[in-house]
Amino acid sequence: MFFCFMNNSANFKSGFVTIIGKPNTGKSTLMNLILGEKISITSPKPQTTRYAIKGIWNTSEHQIIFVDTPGYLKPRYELQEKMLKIWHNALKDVDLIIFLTQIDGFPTEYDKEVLNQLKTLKNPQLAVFNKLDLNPEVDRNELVKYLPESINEVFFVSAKTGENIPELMEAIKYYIPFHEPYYDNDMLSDLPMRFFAQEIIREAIFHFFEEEIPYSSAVLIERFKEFPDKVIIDAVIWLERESQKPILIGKNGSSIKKVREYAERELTRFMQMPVQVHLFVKIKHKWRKKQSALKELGF
Ligand SMILES: Nc1nc2c(ncn2[C@@H]2O[C@H](COP(=O)(O)OP(=O)(O)OP(=O)(O)O)[C@@H](O)[C@H]2O)c(=O)[nH]1
Ligand SMILES: [Mg+2]
Repeated sequence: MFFCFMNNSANFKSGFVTIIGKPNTGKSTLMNLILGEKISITSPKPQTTRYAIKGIWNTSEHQIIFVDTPGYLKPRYELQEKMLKIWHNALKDVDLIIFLTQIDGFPTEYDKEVLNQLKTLKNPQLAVFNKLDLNPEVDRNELVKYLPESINEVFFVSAKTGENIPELMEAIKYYIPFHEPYYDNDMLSDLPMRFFAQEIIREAIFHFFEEEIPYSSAVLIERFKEFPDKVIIDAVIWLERESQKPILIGKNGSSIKKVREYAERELTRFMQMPVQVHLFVKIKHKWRKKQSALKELGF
């Protein structure tokens, strides 16, 4: 009987780690830092991430699949309801949950609500206080007392400087079970290149525009054509209102040009090949509230 465990995979660890927490605490930044590649877009604005995004960390002894999630929200409109569903699905059957919060302002009502939900779950859980670089002298004992007993270990880190990330990684490896790898060991994500193209364009919009434009924008890749020496991408940016169009395009197209150049630069780096991006702007009235539009966008 025991022979079946005596193969090469006997010492191999593999499993799923879901990162949850309030918008803007640094979940995507942390995952990207661990993976050493920008898999999940980030921005200084809350609610940047809209999908559960997997990033795969491979070594000769581990394959750890990180799942970055949208900040958990109370559904105010249809899109947020979809985000909530993604969050709940992401917690099912995971090997480890990372509750990520930032030191500043902890515990918010939001943190308390998430911690209350974590109490009811059996999965191993780590609490990670991020942005230590902004509060290096914080009284850690004061913060830790708000954590429920379901939390196995606590870390204070900076996803910006990398402080205490090696210690966090050791704990993550510890809680991952012995298991064969779930994916090929050269995979960094299970998402296709066109998804990254869409996300990088969204990141550019978060980067260059204020207020409602980033939240009213959705990006759809209409053509993704790979040639031996380049890639050509046609993408449509959906906006919710006609009045948003001139803002996104800018005077003589100057604003949308910045978005295009940002996307081309990032994608060229990521794909290690010249990438040309063509952007088109369309209006889809109130797409965030429409089931059919959300479906088309893959929610
Ligand atoms: N100073 C500092 N800033 C950080 C740190 N980690 C993340 N940030 C910044 O915090 C902002 C939010 O980071 P994200 O990674 O996009 O946050 P998120 O939790 O994924 O946010 P949502 O996707 O909206 O839920 C960005 O401007 C990051 O650069 C950190 O350790 N220190
Ligand atoms: Mg994010």
